[in-house]
Amino acid sequence: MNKTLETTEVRKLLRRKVRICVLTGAGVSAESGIPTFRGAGGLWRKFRPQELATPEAFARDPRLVWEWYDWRRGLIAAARPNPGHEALVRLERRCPNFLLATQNVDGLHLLAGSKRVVSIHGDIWELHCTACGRSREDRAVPLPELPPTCPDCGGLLRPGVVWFGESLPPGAFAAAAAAARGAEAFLVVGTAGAVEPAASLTRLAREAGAFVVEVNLESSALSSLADVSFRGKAGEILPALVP
Ligand code: BJW
Ligand code: ZN
Repeated sequence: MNKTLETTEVRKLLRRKVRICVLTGAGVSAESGIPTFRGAGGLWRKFRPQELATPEAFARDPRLVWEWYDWRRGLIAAARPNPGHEALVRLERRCPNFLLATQNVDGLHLLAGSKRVVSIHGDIWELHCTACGRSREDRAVPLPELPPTCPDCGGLLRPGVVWFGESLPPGAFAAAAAAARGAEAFLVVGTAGAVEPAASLTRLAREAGAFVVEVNLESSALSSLADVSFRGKAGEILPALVP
């Protein structure tokens, strides 16, 4: 099918469907200036995941891990939602049964105005105390001391994100999986599909009969599951699909 026709067909389909689930990854925030993990210019080109995004790395060197998160918090604080985030807000407003599952920890979907969002890999603005277990939002950039400590008990604070080997926030994956299974249309945007269990949401949706639309600069591990793949920037393709 030619691209203009495909765009028109998917635009119509997204208007007709009442149950839509969206999975986003780092690619949706790339045009806001936030680096992705994998691929050219990705964070993992410069830093090894096992040195930064695991509980073992944090236990070994909390200051190093915190320096990385503090730097990323600075980039995110300066970033604004882009036309891709905004298109997903429009999609939610006209869809009675909608869920946006994001792997991103940057909060840009919420800042854009999306409401029905589950952040399956947590939130970079949330700090958890490793000693007393309390959590609080803290948007200070840069943090005044690294590593930060808990104002209640003096314990070591950690970022409220999900590292490799850790469980997803309670209920978050279950909510996303239920929406994926119930979806008539499933949109997968800007993710390499390399991390589980997030990637399996696309498979769940597909197996339950959803029409799967992928938006990505390149082909991904999830492309073979898509009914249609749009190659290009989320900030350009999503506004064309959801004008
Ligand atoms: C654009 C674009 C533009 C660019 N427009 N597109 C089954 C099999 C094998 C392993 C496992 C398994 N199940 C679980 C595991 C282990 C592990 C895992 O998945 N390992 C894999 C590496 C194989 N998973 C876990 O450990 C998870 N926990 C878990 O399963 O708990 C149960 C359990 C407990 C104990 C033991 C075992 C299991 C947790 C995973 C947590 C992932 N955490 C991170 C860091 C979060 C915090 C932080 O931000 O620092 O999450 S890793 C990193 O990857 C981050 C991301 O959310 C995640 C996904 O990345 P994403 O979004 O796909 O980004 P990229 O960069 O990879 O891709 C960007 C894409 O965008 C590319 O495709 C570009 O082309 C595209 N793009 N610009 C459109 N403008
Ligand atoms: Zn504490």
